[in-house]
Amino acid sequence: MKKNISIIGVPMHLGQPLPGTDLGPDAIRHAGAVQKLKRLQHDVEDLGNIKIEFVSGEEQREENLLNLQDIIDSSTTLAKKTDDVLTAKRFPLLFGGDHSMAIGSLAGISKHYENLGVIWYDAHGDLNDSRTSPSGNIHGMPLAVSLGIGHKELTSIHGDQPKVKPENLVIIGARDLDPGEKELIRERGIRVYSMREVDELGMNAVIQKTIEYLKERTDGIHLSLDLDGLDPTETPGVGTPVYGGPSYRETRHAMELLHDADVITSAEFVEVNPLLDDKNKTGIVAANLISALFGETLK
Ligand code: B3U
Ligand code: MN
Ligand code: MN
Repeated sequence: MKKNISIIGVPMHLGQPLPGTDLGPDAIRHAGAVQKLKRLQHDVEDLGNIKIEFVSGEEQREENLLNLQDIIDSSTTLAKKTDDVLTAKRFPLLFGGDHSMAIGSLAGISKHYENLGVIWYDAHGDLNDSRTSPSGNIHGMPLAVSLGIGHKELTSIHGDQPKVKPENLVIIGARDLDPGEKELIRERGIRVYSMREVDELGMNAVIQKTIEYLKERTDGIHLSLDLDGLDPTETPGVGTPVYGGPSYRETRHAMELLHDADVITSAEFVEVNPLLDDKNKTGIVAANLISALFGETLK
């Protein structure tokens, strides 16, 4: 299926303290992502990078929330942008940027669905709030915020309602969950395929089960793929690497299955940090995963 794709670069860096994720969107472009999509005959427009305002120019920490005000502002901008892309009946494809950007992307995207499904491919749960977070970094909180948990000014971006229902969410690849996140997962009955389940079932079955589960209860599915979801031997350019993750091969296969099922209605590839990378390996993996998601075949 040919898609009308609108690419939005999100040079978000406010959600964690390390410099470099602001360069992530361009690293994915340099790896040829846009050309690959055009070669697959999709209608592709690149809207460039949104502006991330870092007003104070230095880290602000209040109530264990790093850069709260600037994140509220940039999330509001991004929510409008993703909302506009869907209103124009186009597919929002976001290049990041640290994962706090998902607060804005999900807020904008969820406006268009009654029951937005989310696949969160990540070593982490990103389900913390200021009380449970060990770091105060908001890139560890976007999923909680989207469920309506956390600082009111974050949960009310682009509308007061929760953006995602816990039963419409599937987390894949988790292997570094904080105690408060584990509790929330249990309390809300969130479906998680941790690395244990990936090892036991295999990636093919995990993705087939995910598709089956989300297809019957949602009217659209957003893929949020954190490059630290993969094993850091293959994606070293990430701020919080965790060993024991799925390989590029397994992740590429996941993208192929999602493409074949034609279920993904928006996507983001996040946490690419070229300053921590080795010859843009992580940007290249991102670009290859994106082309597999949009139908590139190996033969
Ligand atoms: N769970 C930890 C670490 C973390 C979350 N997301 C990333 N790292 N990328 C936290 O700080 O919330
Ligand atoms: Mn993440
Ligand atoms: Mn992560």
